[in-house]
Amino acid sequence: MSSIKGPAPSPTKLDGSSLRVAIVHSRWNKEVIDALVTGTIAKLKEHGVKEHNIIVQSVPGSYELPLACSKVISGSRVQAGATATDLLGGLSFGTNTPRSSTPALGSSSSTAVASMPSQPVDAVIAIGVLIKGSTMHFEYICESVSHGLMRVTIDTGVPVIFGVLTALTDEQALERAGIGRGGNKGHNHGEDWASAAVEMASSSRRWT
Ligand code: DLZ
Repeated sequence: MSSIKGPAPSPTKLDGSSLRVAIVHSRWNKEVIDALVTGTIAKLKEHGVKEHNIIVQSVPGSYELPLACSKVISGSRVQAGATATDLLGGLSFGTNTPRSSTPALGSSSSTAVASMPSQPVDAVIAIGVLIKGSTMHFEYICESVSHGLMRVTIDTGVPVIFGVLTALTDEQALERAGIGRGGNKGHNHGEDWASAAVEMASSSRRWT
């Protein structure tokens, strides 16, 4: 039986050709993160977002996502041409390196993914993968991150898309990244997050 779940299409045609979108992703659970980031970027491009207007940053884990999103937004508003380290107040993301020349996603190097926006970003997509373990860690991080990201989006007025998987099992996470192994590959939720970012960024421009 087919499922009734999932987003209905946007009522308006999504056009990202004039938008600048930042992706901030964690590096925990790399295989799933890589698939989600790849799916997100592919869909952003499908919606017309230009490659040079897609900024990618990484943080160690999901708990770090709210601060990094906040810094990316405030940094992009005040500054053109500063180094990422300047803008992030000591959080080491590397410098203004073009994304195409950076090492593979998910590298633990502090210069792994580096481009900082030099113009305001229209939306940020926060991507993390939390998988439940045997302690309460999962619950605390899920709650802090979801509240933290909501706070950033409300405080800044910039759409912050909640691209954080909160999975009870490895398989749930893999299926939501479109790389499931048990005969069901699932669906890459990064594609939905990209569409949500383009829709919210376009809508926000109309609403203000
Ligand atoms: C510590 C931790 C654990 C146990 N699990 C995850 C996880 O499943 N996904 C994730 O993104 N991060 C995890 N972390 C790391 C925390 O998010 C954070 O990076 C550290 O607690 C340091 O603040």
